[in-house]
Amino acid sequence: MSIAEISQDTHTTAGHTEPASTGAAAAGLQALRDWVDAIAALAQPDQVLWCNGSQRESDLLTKQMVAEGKLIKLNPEWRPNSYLARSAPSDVARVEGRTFICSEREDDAGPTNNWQDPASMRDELAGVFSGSMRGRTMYVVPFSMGPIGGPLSQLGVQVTDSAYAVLSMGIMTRTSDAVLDLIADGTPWVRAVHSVGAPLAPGEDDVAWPCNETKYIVQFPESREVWSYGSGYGGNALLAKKCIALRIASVMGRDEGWLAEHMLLIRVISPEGRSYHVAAAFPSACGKTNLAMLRPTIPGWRVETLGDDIVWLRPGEDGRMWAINPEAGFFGVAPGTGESTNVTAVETLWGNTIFTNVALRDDGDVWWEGLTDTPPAHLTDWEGNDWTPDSGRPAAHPNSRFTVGAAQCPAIASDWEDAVPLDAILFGGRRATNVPLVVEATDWTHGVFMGATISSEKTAAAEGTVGELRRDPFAMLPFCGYNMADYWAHWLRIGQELRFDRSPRMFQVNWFRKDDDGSFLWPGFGDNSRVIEWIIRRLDGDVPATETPIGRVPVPGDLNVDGLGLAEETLGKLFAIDAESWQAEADLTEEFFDSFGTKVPAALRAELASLRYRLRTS
Ligand code: GTP
Ligand code: SPV
Ligand code: MN
Repeated sequence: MSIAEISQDTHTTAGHTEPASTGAAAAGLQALRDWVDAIAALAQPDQVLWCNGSQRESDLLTKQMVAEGKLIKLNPEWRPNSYLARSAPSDVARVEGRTFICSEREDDAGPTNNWQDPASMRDELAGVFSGSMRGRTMYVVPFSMGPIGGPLSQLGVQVTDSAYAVLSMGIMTRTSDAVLDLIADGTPWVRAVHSVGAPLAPGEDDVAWPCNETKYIVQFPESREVWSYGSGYGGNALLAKKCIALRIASVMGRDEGWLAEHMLLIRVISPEGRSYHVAAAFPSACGKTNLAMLRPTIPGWRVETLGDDIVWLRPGEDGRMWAINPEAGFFGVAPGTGESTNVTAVETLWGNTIFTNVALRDDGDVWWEGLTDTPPAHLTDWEGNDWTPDSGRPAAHPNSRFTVGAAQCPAIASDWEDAVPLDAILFGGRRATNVPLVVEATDWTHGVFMGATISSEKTAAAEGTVGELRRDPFAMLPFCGYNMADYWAHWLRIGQELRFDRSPRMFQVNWFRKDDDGSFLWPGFGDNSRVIEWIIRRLDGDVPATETPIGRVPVPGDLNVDGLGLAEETLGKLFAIDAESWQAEADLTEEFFDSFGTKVPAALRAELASLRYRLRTS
């Protein structure tokens, strides 16, 4: 039964009504139905509803959620068709400590992932999911990552007892009945099971954000399956995103010769009218959405948005690397998004947006730190409490987010659903010290070494201590679905499939280097276009570079800093390379590599040895 049918018959009780199937197409659908029935038998929802992602469906769901107190309708005068959700204070970000890669062999998960024997995990999950949807509706959400039927696309079905997850998946993926037709025809699909883990006893009142203190985010890579329990938030609950499009897809990519990456994707158009495609891997809350919507501050340059969080890369027969954004929306960090930093995002959020854990203005609009320079005199904070500027705490949660369709972005490329050939790959992170503004890799292997050794200060996007430095190779530490060292080897292999003169060039960037007083040395945001300009000049062979032990940096004077008023000394600090600190980094890299034992590709060990040699002799 569909949600539309249910709304016409308000007396409908439970029912496992399934989509109609026709003739020969029945086999693929039967497997889906059997799976849905099996999950329903385990989790025991009151009813099962099949979703199709239509506007009508989302209207009905939002209406129902507003009535239940799960969404606040924003003032349509300011923010039409937009809603605010407030999560439980214990359920505000991804839970990496409760995220598991349950591969058959422990070695295939590797030392950076939590592993548990799949059979024992399945037993445990059967226990927690048993009756976990009692008193609730189980929604069946068929979706495609990438355009439906597209050559690089993948299908999935998420069952969930969270209407919030259904609405969000409707924005972030292509949710559609057409997916069922492809499944009927035998197209493979990923199974994803989600429960907030808060069954309702008969007559029991629901809460605004049901969840469970116990959480499981479990990937079974071999069977291409995800089971998520206890959380309704972000990547824990919108299973198409990190669980499928990164963790499961990375394993598919390993097996099939492609890459699933935590990257943004943009088209940069030079003043001469030439287009370049750039992808960048930055860890969570380190600037992907912002760079994806970059408004260059230098004359003549333009940027079109293609994606802000996930990119799938595949070597083409032409020897180039082809890239798609498999998502259909943005689940972006709200704090720090404002007129002066990311006006494109602010414009994207004009309506049709779900906000989660931001503050509510007295006039029924939203606010968060950084949206405007001066906060409103009074707000309701993300927990529903009164707030004034001297409350001494943020009004919006640091990991508060907006969920909005990509098509609504004013900078979106008209062909954003198509694959594009990649010209450059950037690796970055938050590094207060040591890492220069931009460094070019000398070749593919050196670039893979750069990506593999990136470290970054932790942010509020996951549980843990903000600011703590950790290795985050390729920004994939929380998202690689298999052994990280095998993943590096896979990157090296992929490089060999590209034509030498057509493979993307690689760079490391750092917008976050700080001065002794703790202030950022680089203005960042729109001015990051200056770094992009240098990168493109390098691609075109227009400018030489200065060799350093860690890679190539701009020749003094080549980075366009016109009008920035940047002191010569500041520029010096942005590019300072301290050999001693880099030797210390190299020691830490060796320790890091050693934690993977013999799996680390010899080519990366060799890169480390050459780095040390260059540092010694520089
Ligand atoms: P996920 O969605 O978690 O994967 O994060 P993301 O990488 O898309 O992060 P996002 O672009 O949303 O940025 C997170 C925070 O970094 C925001 O508070 C931004 O204001 C800040 N930020 C982004 N770019 C820059 C920059 O160039 N300089 C500085 N100083 N801060 C930046
Ligand atoms: C991230 O943490 O990298 C995100 C947000 O993009 S979430 O989808 O919650 O993982
Ligand atoms: Mn992300």
